[in-house]
Amino acid sequence: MTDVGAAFSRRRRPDDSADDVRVTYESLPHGRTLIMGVLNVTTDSFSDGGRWLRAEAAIAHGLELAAAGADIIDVGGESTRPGARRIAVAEEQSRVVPVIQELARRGLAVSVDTMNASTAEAAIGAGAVLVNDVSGGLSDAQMAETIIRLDAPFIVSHWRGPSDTMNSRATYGNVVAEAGAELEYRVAELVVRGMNPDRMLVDPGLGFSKNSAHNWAILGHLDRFTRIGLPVIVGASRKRFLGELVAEGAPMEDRDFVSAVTAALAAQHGAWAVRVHDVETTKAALAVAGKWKEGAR
Ligand code: PMM
Repeated sequence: MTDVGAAFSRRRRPDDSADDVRVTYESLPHGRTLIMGVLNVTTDSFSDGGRWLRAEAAIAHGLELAAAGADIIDVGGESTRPGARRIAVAEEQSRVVPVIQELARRGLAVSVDTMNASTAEAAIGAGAVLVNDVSGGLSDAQMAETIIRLDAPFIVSHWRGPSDTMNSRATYGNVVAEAGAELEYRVAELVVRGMNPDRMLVDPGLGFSKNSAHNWAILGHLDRFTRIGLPVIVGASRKRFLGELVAEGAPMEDRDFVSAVTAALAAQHGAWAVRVHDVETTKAALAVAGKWKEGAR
């Protein structure tokens, strides 16, 4: 059996067939920071664009992420990098649904990274356990209603506008206070509309209408976001502000070490999960954070 195959059999009872495995948001591990592995099924995502476009290759990469220790596989079909153009919803769904279906069938916890309500619904139907909307439901007017109707777990990110204009919206007097208040307000708005707070998570949206200084201020004050009282996701991996800490023009993979250190520090400051590309290095970094916490008891 391959390493990947062995990793999956460990997740099942011996007499289970793959189709009997049911993971849910609530069945995810507790007591440690989780790893959300990034699986971009896109042609132009800034860090790994194009490599996993074919479903088969994407599924294989998802299995590798899980074998390396990812607790959740975050499948996205549309790039959100600065300046990215939107793609048709049908195209997005043709990229992500077969991949989600297969990974979920194999017993993996899958989230869908989408700003489209119909893609979120198709993904939940295909077995995804979590909807990750970088716009916090602001991009598609149908998203909130869809999530409420499906009672789907939902990541609400801080967002000020679409990728083609987000850099011009990166203006703050105090980014921590303003992004924190805007995110808290968005959560309250969704709860008032009927969203289940037990199935909501928040994300400060690093890089979304935020420059490097904004991102560092948010990381340095992560308690403003944990204070909202919902699980916090931190997505720093390979982002430009971390690229500034490695050699100019270095390949994306050279950002993985600083990404892992950032993940460990985010864990230390209460992150529920970190969204990363390099799961193996992150897992080692989180093990240090875990041992440190144990030592502090
Ligand atoms: N960043 C990206 C995409 N999806 N989702 C969440 N919850 N948080 C993030 O910070 C986030 C995200 C952009 O990065 P990518 O192109 O490497 O996926």
